[in-house]
Amino acid sequence: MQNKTIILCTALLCTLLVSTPQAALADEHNPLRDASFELQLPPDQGGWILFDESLISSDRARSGRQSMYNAGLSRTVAYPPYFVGTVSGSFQAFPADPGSRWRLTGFGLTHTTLQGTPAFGIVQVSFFDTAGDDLGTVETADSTTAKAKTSNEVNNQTPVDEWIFLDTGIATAPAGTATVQAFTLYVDYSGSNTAQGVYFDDLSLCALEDDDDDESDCKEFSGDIEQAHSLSSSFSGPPGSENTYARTSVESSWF
Ligand SMILES: [Ca+2]
Repeated sequence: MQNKTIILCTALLCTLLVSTPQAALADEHNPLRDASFELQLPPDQGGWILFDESLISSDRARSGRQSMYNAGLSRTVAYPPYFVGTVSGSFQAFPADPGSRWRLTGFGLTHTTLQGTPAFGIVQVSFFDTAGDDLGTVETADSTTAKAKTSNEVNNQTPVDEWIFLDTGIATAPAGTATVQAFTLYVDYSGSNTAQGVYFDDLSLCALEDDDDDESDCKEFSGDIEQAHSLSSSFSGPPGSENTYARTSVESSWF
């Protein structure tokens, strides 16, 4: 009986030791709400804003039971440019100052070999002004292909059913910045006539100190979480508007 009690106490202690630091880390360092997609919070409670073919799925999960699935079908058509593309995804927005530096990481997975190019999943960070215009990032200011700071891709080279670490690196807010926006995205302009997509889980958005580099830990989020959540929910206006809004950071990058 005594042995059983000791084992039980040890197990409880282990649970406390393992779970407490993680819970604290999620709250203090990562402003993203429901970063593992387990809560399914609506946008007006700070949850993810979804656009196009996106849903919280229980088909795959890196942690917990659910993940974000962004999908689409790019068709070939008889008129130029001979294909119809798709961009699906999810995002959250937070207050950010000009010059502030951010980094978005997470994990992506494809359950089938993605067909054609371009057909890929990424996470990305971009900055917007008070009018909702996409300012891009300081790092990508001279780029002709990407306005946002994008991560490595889950694409047709990625092994199937394997969670791949995705990392935008550091993105700096340009002059005029009012918000930082963190996205999961699936982009498909392949014309492959295949319904396909990418799962995302365990995202983390870090605000960095001035002298931090890529190897640094996240600092505590200093913004106003309540304001951030009301910012996110303010984009849930007319049906489809968040779609158009979110795409502004994508279309200039890829099309
Ligand atoms: Ca999860």
